[in-house]
Amino acid sequence: KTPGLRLLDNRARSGHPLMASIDRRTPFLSLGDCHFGTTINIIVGSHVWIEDSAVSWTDGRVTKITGPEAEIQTTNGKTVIEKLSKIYPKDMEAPPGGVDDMTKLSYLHEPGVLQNLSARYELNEIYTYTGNILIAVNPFQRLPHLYDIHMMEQYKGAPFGELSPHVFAVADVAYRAMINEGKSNSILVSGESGAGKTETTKMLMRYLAYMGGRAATEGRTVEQQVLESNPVLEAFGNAKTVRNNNSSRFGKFVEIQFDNKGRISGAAIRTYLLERSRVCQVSDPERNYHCFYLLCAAPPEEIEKYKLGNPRSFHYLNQSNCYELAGVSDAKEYLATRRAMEIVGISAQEQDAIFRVVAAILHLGNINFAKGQEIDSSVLKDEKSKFHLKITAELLMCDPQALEDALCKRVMITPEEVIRRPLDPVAASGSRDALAKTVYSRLFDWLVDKINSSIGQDVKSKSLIGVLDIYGFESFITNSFEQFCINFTNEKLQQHFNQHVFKMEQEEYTKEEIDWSYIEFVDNQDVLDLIEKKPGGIIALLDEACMFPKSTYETFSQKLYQTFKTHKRFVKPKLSPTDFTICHYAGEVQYQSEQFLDKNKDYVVAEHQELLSASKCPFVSGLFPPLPEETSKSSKFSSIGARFKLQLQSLMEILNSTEPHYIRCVKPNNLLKPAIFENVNVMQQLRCGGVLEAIRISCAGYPTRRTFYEFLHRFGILAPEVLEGNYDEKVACGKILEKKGLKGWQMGKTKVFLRAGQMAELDARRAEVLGNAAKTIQRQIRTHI
Ligand code: AD9
Ligand code: MG
Repeated sequence: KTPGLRLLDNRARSGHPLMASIDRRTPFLSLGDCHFGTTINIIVGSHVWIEDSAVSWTDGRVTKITGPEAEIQTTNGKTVIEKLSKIYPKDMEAPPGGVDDMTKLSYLHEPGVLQNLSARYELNEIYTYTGNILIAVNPFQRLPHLYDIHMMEQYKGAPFGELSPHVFAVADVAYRAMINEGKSNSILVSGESGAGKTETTKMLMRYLAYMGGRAATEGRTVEQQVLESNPVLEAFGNAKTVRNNNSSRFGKFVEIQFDNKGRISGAAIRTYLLERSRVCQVSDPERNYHCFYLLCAAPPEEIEKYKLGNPRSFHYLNQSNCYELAGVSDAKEYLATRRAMEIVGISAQEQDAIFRVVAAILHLGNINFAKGQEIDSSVLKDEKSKFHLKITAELLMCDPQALEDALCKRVMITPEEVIRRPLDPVAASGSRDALAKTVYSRLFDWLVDKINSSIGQDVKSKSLIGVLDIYGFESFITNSFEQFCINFTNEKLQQHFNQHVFKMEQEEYTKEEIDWSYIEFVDNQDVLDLIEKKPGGIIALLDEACMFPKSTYETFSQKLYQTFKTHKRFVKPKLSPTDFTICHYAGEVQYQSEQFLDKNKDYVVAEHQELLSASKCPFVSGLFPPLPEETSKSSKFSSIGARFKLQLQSLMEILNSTEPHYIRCVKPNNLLKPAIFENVNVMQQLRCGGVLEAIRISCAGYPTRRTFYEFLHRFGILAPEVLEGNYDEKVACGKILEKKGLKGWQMGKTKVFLRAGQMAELDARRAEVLGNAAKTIQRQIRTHI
């Protein structure tokens, strides 16, 4: 058996709950012929890796071989019997500090990859390449020198792979490619919650702003505004969760536009699916959105103005016992947010209105209801509720009685008359929470729109660099509509990744008629069809259920069971009458359908709309522009799922028109502490992110290719004699490669195909010839200090 095939077997065997299902599906790859690694015969005395569920892999020495099994003495002191087919050779020559590109490992297998990352992490080398993919392991500690201006200077224009792996190198490649080829690029950052996506995205943006910035000018520059959009969006869209103290509760795609001189000329920020439920529901020990706490820590005159106080006194905050974040001063953050708001172009007046709305939401949450005299009606519970209602109305600049009515009553329009029907206390609280969520999400959308219009779009720009920071795959004990949408996103991105890494390679090889052992992979199109196919996919069925008044989550689930009875990616779990399971590329996820219908419905209660569009504060009424006549009467259902699907479609269209670069963030432990590297945990993330597949493809194939012309243009200098007189480009390329003693490359119809690392080798020779050797050495010395 080849190592490649063994790798697949391992995956199927893995003990991780998410992976238990992996063997149900057809493996992505079946590499018949592996180009990487050398199969070493295991003999007595061999150093090997064997599986160990606690730490993923343990190393040891073979002490005895009996038939198909071997006895191994592990370094952690155990004696284990293991099948030979499950034993992997350990590279004893591997440098102790690891290698900076996985494709340089002599034995490429799971334990080798894991060991490499772990060895590097120990030395604070948090970045490692896998061909062109950057793996970033969260250091959970500030590494200031890693990101200073001096570092940016070094990466500026340095050939990819010459310096230690870094986010700046990826940003630089994208920037250079854009300048040189005039093509748009995108950088896709993925990983689980707390893995470091947002921090990575910020570094990328900083580098791009540095490269595409103008020399010091007065006032705000576009790049400054682009950078300062981050703290503003984080204040309103991030919160502490159990997984991350600064967890982004929305997805983000930032499109940075450049003019023909490579300077930043505009930007567009798109956000996806802000988590609304958090505004009125927080579980311990998490927090609500940062902005609420920042405002409660504002200077006294502002506290006075907004009638605020201790965050513990607000229902929307005190459902959890967590108020402070270690190492973060909310008071300072408040001022910093105000400053950032100013830089992105939010006027002082607008800022006042924004925080007035934030304060109003807190007061709104403190309005409670009790049973009224009429049956099923409600009244304000006590004096405290009356007080908060009054303040809420003041802050929102609306009529207090109208606010009370909007919370406690519903207007029913029948063909004969218009009736005001009372709501019971539970329904009134529901109405209050719905109002809070609507106002907050409108406020967030307003901020995004404002930032966009203030930075400005460069419609003439032909080249852009897009940076995507979006939630990774999620599988919890309970999974609802949010996880469904998140995992749908990840399926989409995984397909993009597949298409890029796998299909593009294959197609290119076919087109160029080069000899290459074909890889096979099963696309995840079937999962995508299951979710988004129209008609008949889960989203379409959900929308149908939402439009049909008698539907419940039970009837919805039944419909799913019927429709997808034989779908191989869909399972009806045995023990639940309404759950459903989707076999995602990263594993099975069991979804609870209870809230799917409610969460998919996006409508603003007509009374709320009416109330706030009549606000005397233009900012507040502006958040609720009047609806066209038609829709206002029938409070028409609009589907969040369907809209999200469209958003994703348009995101994919943009991504497909760009040259992608991938960064996979890895969270080394769940304690969010430095220097702890949990093998099992990391391995699981490498699988989910497609890193292992990509490694194997990257090594098996020819990661670098250049047209004959490009190749000669660049490397002709290595053998000027072949370019004398009349020459055939293809033949000339071959001669250069032969002269330099490179092996394993292939000649296509129009391009030269190089094996991993060969481009770097040629570049190094070229640099020597160009007399750049001194500069290279200087650079190397600098990175090694
Ligand atoms: V979530 O899906 O939005 O919940 P992210 O975005 O993947 O998540 P984030 O970037 O917020 O994670 O990183 C989490 C924390 O890890 C940060 O708040 C930092 O404390 C820490 N971190 C991440 N990357 C770095 C880094 N390069 N250097 C130092 C880092 N600390
Ligand atoms: Mg984030």
